[in-house]
Formats: sequence, structure tokens, C-alpha cells
Amino acid sequence: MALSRGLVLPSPSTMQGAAQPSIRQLGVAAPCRSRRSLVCRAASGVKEVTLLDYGAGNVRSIRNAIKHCGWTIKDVKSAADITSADKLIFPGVGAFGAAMESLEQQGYTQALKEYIKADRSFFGICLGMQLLFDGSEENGGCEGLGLIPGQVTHFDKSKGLPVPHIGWNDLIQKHPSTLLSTVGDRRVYFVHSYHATPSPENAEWVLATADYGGEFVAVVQRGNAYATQFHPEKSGAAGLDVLRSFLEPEVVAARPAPEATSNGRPRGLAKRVIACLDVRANDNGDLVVTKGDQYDVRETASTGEVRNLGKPVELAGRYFDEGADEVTFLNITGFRDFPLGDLPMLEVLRQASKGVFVPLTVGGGIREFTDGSGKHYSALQVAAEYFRSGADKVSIGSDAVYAAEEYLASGGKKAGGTAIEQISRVYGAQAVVVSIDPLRVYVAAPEDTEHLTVKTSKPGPNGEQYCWWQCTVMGGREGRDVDAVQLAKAVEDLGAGEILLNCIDNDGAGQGFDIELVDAVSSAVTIPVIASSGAGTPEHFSEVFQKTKAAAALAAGIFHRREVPITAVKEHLNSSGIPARTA
Ligand code: 1PR
Repeated sequence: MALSRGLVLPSPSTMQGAAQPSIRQLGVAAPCRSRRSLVCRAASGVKEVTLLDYGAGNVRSIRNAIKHCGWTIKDVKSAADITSADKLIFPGVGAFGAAMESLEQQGYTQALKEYIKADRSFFGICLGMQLLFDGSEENGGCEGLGLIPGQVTHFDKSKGLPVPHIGWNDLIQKHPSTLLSTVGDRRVYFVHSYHATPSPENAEWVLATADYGGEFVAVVQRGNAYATQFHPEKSGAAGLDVLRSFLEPEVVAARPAPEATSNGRPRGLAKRVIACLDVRANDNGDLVVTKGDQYDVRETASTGEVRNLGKPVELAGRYFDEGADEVTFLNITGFRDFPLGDLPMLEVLRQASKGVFVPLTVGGGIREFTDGSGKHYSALQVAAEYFRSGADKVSIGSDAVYAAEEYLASGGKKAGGTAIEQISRVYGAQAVVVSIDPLRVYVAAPEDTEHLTVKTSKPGPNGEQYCWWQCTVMGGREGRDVDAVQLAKAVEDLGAGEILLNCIDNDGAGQGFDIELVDAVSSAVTIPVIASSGAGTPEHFSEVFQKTKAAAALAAGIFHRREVPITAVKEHLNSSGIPARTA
């Protein structure tokens, strides 16, 4: 049953620069500028911020956001660069333990502590906030920088909310501040499994909290040190405003506070609306956004050409402007084209991430690979290249099915070598999406299959009352003996942080999501599930959120063809009492 996952293809010339999976070692000696020269640069109008990038995850997004705000970046290459920084941004990504280890190895820990204690201008992001606390229970317990009292702990899964906490949530501002003065009541984007809790001991630091089964610390500040659990670089216009407030507080302080735009709307974590771009080369070799009906992307009319619905970067920009909460790119022929040989797709990400400040997911071809010369590339190396190019999450399709088959065959043993495990270990579960491409299989009675069936409200062609959903690989070309619920549970255990649940039967039909499928999968796992395939109207979105535990819903065709604007979906959700981000 097992297929070879080490596909052998000719060696692409582009592989020279293939990514290294380990945390990048910095510390290369570089000429150190004195504080005086920095002050002179600032006074002369050069807007430069120092970035502490210890080499894990997608730091391209924060770089793009800083540049978008009109600032240039100086990278930390030695502890002296921290000491001499005028403004320091510390975007933390990856796991707590690995980050502390990396800071320690590179000799940055002391310099960072002294910098913050001296009340210099500092902005930590996500893990860059958590590391300021005494410690974290992540990685079996680790010490932090010890600047803020309290421990970082895992979200409590027993509360029934999906973990990781992914998406756009409201801030509960504890007191007025320049940093948040321009946010108003707009939501910001979070993605994390661990959180710090407000307490009397850290009250002087807590500027804002957010609620997810209880209040957690969302923003801290003391003097000139700020840090956010959310990602300003992924929080759309609101996030860019936060970043500007840090970079240029004097300009922001002079502005009037924005008016509340969404009084009376449902509050809390918004249900996400995601725009999906299926990307492949057409017959002329141009990379296009295409869209299939039940995964068939060729025109049925005489030409038989690959449907062309636009250019990937342009379309992603349009969806950002129109209010998509995330944008997903699926390289739908990735199972046969090795992605590190597919420079156009990497370039799409690089270009899109320059102007799209919401999370970007990329899928297609995330797997290990051996080229014609025998050189082996791990799935982690492939993913690393995507992260470096601007992806926040990678989506694994076929390879996840093979991994789940091995896991199930071994009685639930985790060998540690699957793509899901490797990428999750280094980049965190929230960076690993598993994309499922299931097909509905009808049976007359549950005993007719070993798979878990549901009684369906849509009987089969011969009146069958039961069905299950068979997972497929290679874009639906081959069915496997594993069902969607089995797969979702297996990949959750292996370390996936989210499920993208497609449905080949409903894809492109515009008749609504397969509610029974989404219900079965979203009830079986504790990670967020994205419902996909079949959206035709705004009501289809409210239906899937009201009838299932889906955390997000994804659509393609109706957005590409401008049949339903994203804003119409969001307005409909809010008016139905379902929280959606509208600004
Ligand atoms: O197996 O790891 O290389 O990943 C391949 C990826 O490409 C998988 O995520 C798989 O879902 C996707 N894929 C492969 N073939 C196709 C195809 O369409 N021929 N597209 C394909 C999947 C489905 C959705 C679509 C929704 C919404 N596309 O993502 O966007 O169904 O569409 P709708 O709103 O128009 O109904 P690997």
C-alpha cells in the first residue's frame, strides 16, 4: 500500500540555494556603529530600525511591514548591534526553548535584558513577548528572560475551544496608550498555543488582554518597551497602524483617535473567511489562478485549456484589499513538480507578501525529495524555503495521507520523521496545515465498511443511507484506504495545527459546504478546521458556522468571479450574530 515518497526527478539548477532546516546561526562579525552615529542618522532623517532575527520562521513579513511603513532595517549580527540599536524589533517565531537556546548561543541574552531594562525603544512580537516572562511550560519547561513576572502556559483544551488560538480577536485595552491609540475597535491577528495570564504581579506591564476561554495577555508595555502577542505584520491595516505607532509615536500622538467603526457587532474571535487561489502553469507555461469543478480545471468547451482566472499576486492583493482574513495558495500540480525547482511559485509568495499583510498559506508539493544526482531534500527544507519566501503556514496534502497510513498501521506510533512532525517541531504546530481532499463513499449499512459512517440526509444514487469520506492523494487522482476523520485525528496527534477540509464532490458547485463532512471532522479534533468547497452564497458561510465547529471557511470560485464580495459574506455573518472581521 505504501507509495514511495522520495520521488526522483532531475536536479533543478535552482536548488543551489535550498534552505537549511536548522536555526540559522548569526554572530558574524560586523562593523559596529556607535550610538552617536545612530543618533546622527536619526536626526538626519534616516528611518532605521534594528531587527533581531534569530533565524526561525517567516520574518519576511515583518521586514515587509517595516519597509511598508517607510523604514529601513539593520539586522543584528552581534550583541553590540543590540546595545547600539536606536529601536529594536524582536519577532519571535518557533518554540520557546529553541528561541532561548538560540539567544544564549549567540550571546544575545544579556544584551537584550540590559537593553530593555535601560528603557530603550523595544517591540517584541508573539514569542518575542512570551520570552520576556519568567518562563514557559513549552518544551517541558524553560526559563525566559525574567523581565515580566509570570509563566507562559498552554491553552486549556478541555474548554472545548480549538487550540492553537488562530485568528482575529478583539483587544481589551486596560488603559490609554500611544501604541494602541490608532487601533480603535478593530481586531488583530493571533496565532499561538501558549499564552501569559494577567496577574497582580504583572499588572503594571499589561496594556491589553484578549479573551479566549479566559483573559490572556495580548499587549505589554513598560516605558519604551512594548510587546504584542498578536502579529501586527499580519493584522492588516490595524496592524500596520500599531507598527507605525511604535516607529513614529510622535506623529501618531498628534493624530485624533479613530472613531469606533463597529459598535454593536458580535465580539470575540472572528470566524475567518479565507480566499483560496489554486495555482498551476497553463499550457503556455504561465502561472495562473485556476479553478475546477470537482477538481477538473480544464474548460469543457472546445479548447480544453486550463481555466485562467487571473494572476496570483494581483488576485492576492485584491483579496487583501477586499478584507480576506487569510489568503491560501495551492500549487495544485505540486505533487509532480518539485517546489524548490518551481521558482515562479516561490516568487509569487515573495511578491505577494510585499503587499498582503494577512497570513499567507502555501500548499502543494511539501514532501521529501531526491533529485537526479541523488541529493536528498527533507520536507523541512522545502517548507523552510516557503517560510523564507513569505509563507506563514505550509499546507500538506498527499504526504499527510501517507504519514497517517504509517501512523495507523503502527497502532499510533510517532516515528518522528514525517513532514508534519519535522516542520511542527521546528516551526510550531500553527505553521502546519493538513489539506484533505476527500470523496464521499456511500454504503447501504455501517457494517458494509470498516470506516466510520454517518447517516446522511443526502442518500446515495441507489438510495444508500450511510456514507464515509475517502481521502485521496495527488489532487484527487488516487483514493486511499483512510477516511477523513481518521486522517484528521492522526495528523493532529502527529503535530498538525489546522485542517483544511476540502470536498471533491462539492468543489466548484456553489451548492454549499458538505455540512455532514465538516461536522464529522470538526467534532473529532481539537485543532481548528477550515471548511472548504462549495460556497455559493453568504448564507452558506453562516450555515457552516452555525451547524459545525468550523473555525474558518474558504472559498475560491465565487470570489474569483466576483459573484459574492467578501464584505457581503462578513456583513451577513455579523448580522446573523456570528463574529466576523469587517475592518
Ligand atoms: O498533495 O501536498 O502536493 O498538495 C496539493 C494541493 O493541491 C492540495 O491541497 C489539494 O487540495 C490541491 N489540489 C490538487 N488538485 C486540485 C484541483 O483542483 N485539481 N485543488 C487541488 C484543491 C480545492 C480547494 C478549492 C475549494 C474551494 N482545490 O482549495 O479552492 O474547493 O473552491 P470553491 O469555493 O470554488 O468550491 P500536495
